[in-house]
Amino acid sequence: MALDDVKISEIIIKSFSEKLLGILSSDVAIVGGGPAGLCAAYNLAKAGKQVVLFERKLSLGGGMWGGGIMFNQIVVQDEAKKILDELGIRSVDAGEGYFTSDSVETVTKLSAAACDAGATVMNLFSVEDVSIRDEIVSGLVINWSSVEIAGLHVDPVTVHSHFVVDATGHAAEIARIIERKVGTKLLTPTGGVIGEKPMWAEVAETLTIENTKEIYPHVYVSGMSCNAVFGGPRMGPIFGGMLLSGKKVADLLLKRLEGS
Ligand code: 48H
Repeated sequence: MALDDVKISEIIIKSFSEKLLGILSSDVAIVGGGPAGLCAAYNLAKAGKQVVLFERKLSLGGGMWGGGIMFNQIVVQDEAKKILDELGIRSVDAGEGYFTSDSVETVTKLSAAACDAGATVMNLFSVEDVSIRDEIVSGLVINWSSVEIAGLHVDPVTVHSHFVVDATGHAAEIARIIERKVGTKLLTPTGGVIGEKPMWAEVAETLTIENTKEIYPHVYVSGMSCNAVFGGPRMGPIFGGMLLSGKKVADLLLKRLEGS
């Protein structure tokens, strides 16, 4: 077969344009492709929902690749082991309810599961704003991460989504954008982003799950951003809470979508 360089360009441009048109409207738009966002995407897509996940970086996985201090192993507690099992991620029993798995295997299998289930992943996109109609978030404003990194003055585009998940990790970027733009109207005790507290794995893991909830009409938090938004502690390299939070936000949204 003779290869035509321009034909290759044409195929990429046409197929990517179709993909981009396909995500102009979705059931759920997830911001952030770390463990929480990926687990949410997998569970929502598996249930047949139209899911798009925006990730600023080239690769999915967020903070999970590096395990703890770049030792590429993660720890999960027994409550989350079933999520590893469901995805065929091998884990080793470390005793007393702790399990450990290879972080590279965990990221790649979780990412593959989200894609196989039908989630559309838009990497290299940063979410820089939200659109709000009648005090409900109705979509996201996206731009190429390269534009953001280069500091170029290039206007973004808007996509519609019924629900948004802030899975942006420690930065809680979507919650902070809403706070900045509409004031202290978040569904938190202060109305704003309270800020993450010092390390305490036991409390942090419980609060991550508890605080996986709606923070503004049609916007939910999942993963580390729950702790930043509600003032929970950090937990270090234990990832069960991130996975369980991703699953919980998917379950909450499935109920909302069925009711709407
Ligand atoms: C597009 C964005 C934007 C944006 C951010 O940090 P993450 O891995 O987040 P979680 O919550 O899934 O997992 C947290 C975990 O990795 C962690 O940090 C832990 C457990 N820390 C404990 C401790 O004590 O430190 O992933 C978030 C992703 C990243 O890939 C970002 O690039 C991406 O979100 N992101 N993508 N538009 N505006 N903001």
